[in-house]
Order: sequence, then structure tokens, then C-alpha cells
Amino acid sequence: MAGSQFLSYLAVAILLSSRASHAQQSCGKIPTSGRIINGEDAEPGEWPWQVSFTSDGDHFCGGSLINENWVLSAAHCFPGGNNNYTVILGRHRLDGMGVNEAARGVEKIVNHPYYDRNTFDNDISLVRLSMPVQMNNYISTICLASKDSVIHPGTYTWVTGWGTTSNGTAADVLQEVRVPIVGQRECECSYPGLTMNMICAGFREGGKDSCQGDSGGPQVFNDRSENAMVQVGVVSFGQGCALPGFPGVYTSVQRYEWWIRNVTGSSPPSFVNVTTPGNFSDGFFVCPTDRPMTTEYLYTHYPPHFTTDDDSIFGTGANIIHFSYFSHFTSFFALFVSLYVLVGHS
Ligand code: 4AZ
Repeated sequence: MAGSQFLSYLAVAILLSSRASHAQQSCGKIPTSGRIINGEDAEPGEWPWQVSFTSDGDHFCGGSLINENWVLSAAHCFPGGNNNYTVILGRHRLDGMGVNEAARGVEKIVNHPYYDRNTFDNDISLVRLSMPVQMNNYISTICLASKDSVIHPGTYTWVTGWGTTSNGTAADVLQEVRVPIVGQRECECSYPGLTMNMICAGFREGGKDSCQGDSGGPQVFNDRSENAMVQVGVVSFGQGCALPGFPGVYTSVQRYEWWIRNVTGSSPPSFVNVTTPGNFSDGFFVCPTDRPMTTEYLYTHYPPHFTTDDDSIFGTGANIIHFSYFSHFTSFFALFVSLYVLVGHS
């Protein structure tokens, strides 16, 4: 009798504690309502963790609210450390002041100590707000992918921001776009300097992407098993925007669990262990050598003209990858001609 009583107490205790932990997990709430290049307008409150960094009233980068005091963003957004930045939360449009907006100053900016502005390795930053924010339907936190998360190639993720759209100007209404994760090996074909701290997303044919002004903003995965949105990446860089063969590159959030816990201290954000469905790895991926050699590619994408090179964070280096493909093409052509001459003469 005593044993079964104990067991039922235990069951009740387990039930209560699991309820408590579910109640605590308030991050990444999926709202009931329902350029970015070739994205769509978001609904107000659809991405309540999205923030806008402004300087003298102008939006310059995105970020994501991870608890009442801290915003996650990209280190390359803050090259000069702390300035007179304003963080706008609950924002839907860049034009005019929205009724659900709240603004905060910046108490401090903590760029990752190993951020490398040449390679963009460790392009991650934590920004402490001047005052905590009150959560509501338009302002709430995103969950973060924990260190043991496994995110397979092909997994669909959402990226949001007010960056450059396909018409070449900044968005007014917050944009959202859905892009699949690209395997590490495949992405290295496009970006030979890619590190383990980076994760790529985009379509092989291009067309949908994040772009300038989206930097620092969140790349999130809809984790149906947790019924929560979990941030897996931070918008970091790319060769142009939405070009075929050049996915967007994101800072891999899971690599920074310990750093984030360390900086945020006594009030850490919520980490969620995500494992996405998909194939095991892209370990056997072989870089395509034919892709840029098609005349169609050369005519439509060489040199890249989607965005101006001045806007590209790669600056004047923007054409290097294309150029090396082009020189491959010419050397293959030369080889072909010499073989033809040799064989033709024997
Ligand atoms: C940028 O300049 C930038 N296509 C951000 C993301 C991407 C490209 C450029 C990804 O901030």
C-alpha cells in the first residue's frame, strides 16, 4: 500500500515538474495568426523576436531578442563597438512609428572575441539593452539551438529582415523567406574559406536569399516536436544575394551555447536541442565543375550584377570566385584545342 502511494506521489510530482518546464519554455512562440530576396510580407507579430538596429533613425541591421535584457546579432554590424544605436522591438514597418513598437538604448555590445573581419569567422554579437523589455504578443523571445543540435542539409529554415529586396531597395514591411540548409561540403565549393562556425542556406538555382540589411537577423527552424521556433543561424554574409550556386552564409548558433551562457550570466536564454530530419551528411558531395562553364551562366552571371559590388561586404574581392571558374574554363578550352591538334595530326 505504502509503495503504491509513493508511486502515485512520484507520478504526480513528475507530471507537475514536466508542466512547470513546459510553462517556463516561453521562447519561440508560434503566433496563432498567421529582402530578403523574393520573400513575402510578414504579418504583424509573426516574428516577435525580430529587432531592428537603428543609427540616427536609419535601420542598419537585424537582431533577435533572446531574453528580457539581451539581443543576439552579428559582430560585423558593430565594427566600431558601442555607438548611439537604438534597438526597436515589436517593429513591423520601417516607415513610421508602429503602435506595438518599443525602443531601447544599448548598454553594451559584446562582439565575439575571436570575430575575424576578414574571414567572417565568429560573426556573432550580444547586445545588452539599456532597460529590460516587457513581453507581449508583438515582443517575445526566440529559443536558441543548443550545442548538441543536429541540423541536416535540406532542412527548411525561415529568415526575416528589412534588408535589400529584389527591387534593390530596403524593405518597408518585414520580409520572410524560406530557404533550405545546404550541406557543409557543398557550401565549401562556393566559399572555400567556410568554417565549422558557419551554416549555409539557399537554393542551388538561387532566387531566394537574405541580403544587405538583413545581417544580424535570425534564421529559425520550426521545431514541431517542441512546438517552438528555434534560432539556428545569424545572417552573416554571401557572394551577392540570391545568385545561383552562392547560398547565404549564417553564423551557426549552436557553436556558441557556452559563449552565450557565459556572457548572459545569471539570466541565460532558453536553449533547445534540435535534431532535424534529413540525410546523414553531405560527406560525399563533389563540387560541380561544369556549373559556371555553361554559356548561360557566363552570360547571365559573369560578372555578377544582382547587387553592386560596393554594397557587397566582400568589396572588391567579390569577383574572385567567378574569375577563377572562368580561368578554369579557358584552360580547359586550351587543353581541348591542343589535344585536338595532337590527335588530328597523328
Ligand atoms: C550583407 O551584405 C549580406 N546572401 C548579408 C547576407 C547575404 C549577403 C550579403 C546573404 O550584409
